[in-house]
Amino acid sequence: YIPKETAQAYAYLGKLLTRLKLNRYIKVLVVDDSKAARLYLSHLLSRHQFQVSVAENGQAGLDYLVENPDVKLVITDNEMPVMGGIKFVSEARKLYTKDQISIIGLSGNDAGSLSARFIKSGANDFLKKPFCHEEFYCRVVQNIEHLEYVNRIQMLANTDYLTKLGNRRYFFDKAPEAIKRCISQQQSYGLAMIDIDHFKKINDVYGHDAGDVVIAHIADVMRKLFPSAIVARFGGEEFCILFEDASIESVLSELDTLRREIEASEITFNQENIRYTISIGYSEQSENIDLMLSIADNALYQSKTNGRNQVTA
Ligand code: GH3
Ligand code: MG
Ligand code: MG
Ligand code: MG
Ligand code: MG
Repeated sequence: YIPKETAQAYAYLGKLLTRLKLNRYIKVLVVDDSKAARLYLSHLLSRHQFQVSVAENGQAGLDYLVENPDVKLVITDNEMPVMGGIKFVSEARKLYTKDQISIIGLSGNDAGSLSARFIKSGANDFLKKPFCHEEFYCRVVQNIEHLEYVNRIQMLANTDYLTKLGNRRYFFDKAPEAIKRCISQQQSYGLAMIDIDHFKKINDVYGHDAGDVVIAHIADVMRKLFPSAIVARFGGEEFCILFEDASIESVLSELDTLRREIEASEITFNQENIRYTISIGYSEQSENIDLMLSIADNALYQSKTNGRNQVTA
């Protein structure tokens, strides 16, 4: 079914990929029982730097996907021994959702409803063989572009614009997962809440833009000090950190390092030197994230009423 290569189609994809600034080093899995088809599809894709892997039936494709969760696009034939395309797609969809992998079904024998069956079982798209290169490349780009948009929207929805830290939504998404992980691996964990002291005064004295610079500053310090923890901007000038696999002594000492580093920092903004402090509340592990938050919040309140610029556990 190999169609004649057209220089136009090739140039078209190159232009599209460049314009969209798509990551070309994307992993693509080609599933087809015909060796000629696998070679041909691989050739079309690897000409554009896609990293192509192949599997000769649905079961082999599934095995590959289990081991390689970084595959972004799957192109699959329908009629194959061991496991056909429709079954493969529905099994693959139990492993990966449409925001993780795009799937294009491919077949020469479209008995009318095959494209519908592919899409109903979880494929994003369908191509009928023989296809022209231009259509093939258009669909590949379209599906990858869609995936990248979805991933970008997810990233934006979970990121705080000012600090580029995760936001509250990110925290409530990641923290319960982390807690489950710690419980199953019998590791200890803890949660800290951090609030800037007298932040209203910073805004009043130096202006709101200076306040923003201070918020960005503490975010940078936390990112540097806690690269493997889940750090989030929880609200205005309030932050939350979930520590995994952490003994209380070591976490409290790291939190005090944070407190001291902030106390010692001087931020220059509009020729003014700004200094500030933070108060911290800490909660040891408990199965319930809401309970940990309220314990940490009470401890934070203690830090505030005891004179601020301190850690309470
Ligand atoms: P305390 O020591 O008790 O925490 O005093 P505080 O002044 O920090 O108290 P409070 O938490 O009530 O004040 C928070 C202030 O933070 C109020 C709000 O105007 C300001 N704020 C919230 N988000 C932002 C932001 O993104 N940028 C700036 N510049 N200010 C913000
Ligand atoms: Mg086949
Ligand atoms: Mg076939
Ligand atoms: Mg405050
Ligand atoms: Mg506050």
